Amino acid sequence: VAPLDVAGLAGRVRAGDAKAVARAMTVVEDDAAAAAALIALLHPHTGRADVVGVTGPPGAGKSTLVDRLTARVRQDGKGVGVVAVDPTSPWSGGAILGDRIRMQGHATDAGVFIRSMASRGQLGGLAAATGHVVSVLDASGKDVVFVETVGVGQGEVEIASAADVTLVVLVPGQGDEVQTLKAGLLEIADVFVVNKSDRDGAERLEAELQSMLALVPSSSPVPPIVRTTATREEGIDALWSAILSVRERGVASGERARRRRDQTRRRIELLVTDALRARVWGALPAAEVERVVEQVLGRALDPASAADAIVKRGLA
Ligand SMILES: Nc1nc2c(ncn2[C@@H]2O[C@H](COP(=O)(O)OP(=O)(O)OP(=O)(O)O)[C@@H](O)[C@H]2O)c(=O)[nH]1
Ligand SMILES: [Mg+2]
Repeated sequence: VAPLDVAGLAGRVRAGDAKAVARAMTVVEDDAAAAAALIALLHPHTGRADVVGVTGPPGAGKSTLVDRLTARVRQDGKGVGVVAVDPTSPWSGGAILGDRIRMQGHATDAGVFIRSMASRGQLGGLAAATGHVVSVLDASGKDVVFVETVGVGQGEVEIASAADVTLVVLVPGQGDEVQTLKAGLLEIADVFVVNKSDRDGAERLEAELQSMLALVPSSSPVPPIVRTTATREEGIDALWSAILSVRERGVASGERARRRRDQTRRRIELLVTDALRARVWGALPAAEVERVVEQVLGRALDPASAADAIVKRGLA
């Protein structure tokens, strides 16, 4: 295999070459050292794209909405990137992910780039890789980047909320809306989407959301609620308008800049954590881990001292 020409690849990514973008994404997912070199070259050319996070319960219609929003953004002639993060699936790029993305309508549009990512281990690693993938799309000149992830846990929610505008998608008639919101989704929503409004209960869900939002003591603006029926393309214009007005408000108030600062700090933290983890565990052969486990089991060593010794050795 020829050595990777990182500078050449970065140049082609910046020129918007779709093949180079795909290659760059494989690099940032698979090869930490090459990823660092590539991102170093691309980073000065990022920060232009608007990143829109989309999260919510499984099957809420997130991918269908992203598909319709993509069509809407394309009407304005803007380029779109889509990253579908699937932390639950150990398979990358397979039929399941393909099905989850539902973006086939844009497959032949050069102005749209779609990437699915699955976790192969640590969620932390996935979050860091998602940040890189967004940077690649940003540097390639995409104007809007959608990041979809199922809002089932803290890590997933965090990935979707590392955005300029975060959509929380809910559907009527699930009975667990309030539960879902308790799982951290209330705090991160800039816009609530009540999708599947063709079903019974959309009005009630909206009313419930409104009364819930009224209870939240907050200095920040109350998130708008937009009703959609993604499959019938209803409410998509209103949703895009809501996204744009939240964006404008964020730019004007300084919220966008503040958030980007927080996200940058978080991104660095994630990379530090990943680097330390790789270094510490990389220094320790699996057989030796088992030996330490035996020692702790046999009470010759305690767990904290074992961890301390492993860390010291990894950093030596
Ligand atoms: N009735 C109705 N069905 C919808 C609507 N939006 C999406 N669906 C359907 O709901 C199902 C799930 O849609 P997806 O877009 O894959 O949902 P998702 O939230 O991306 O799903 P995961 O990524 O698997 O969590 C599909 O069968 C869609 O056709 C809607 O507005 N009304
Ligand atoms: Mg989906």
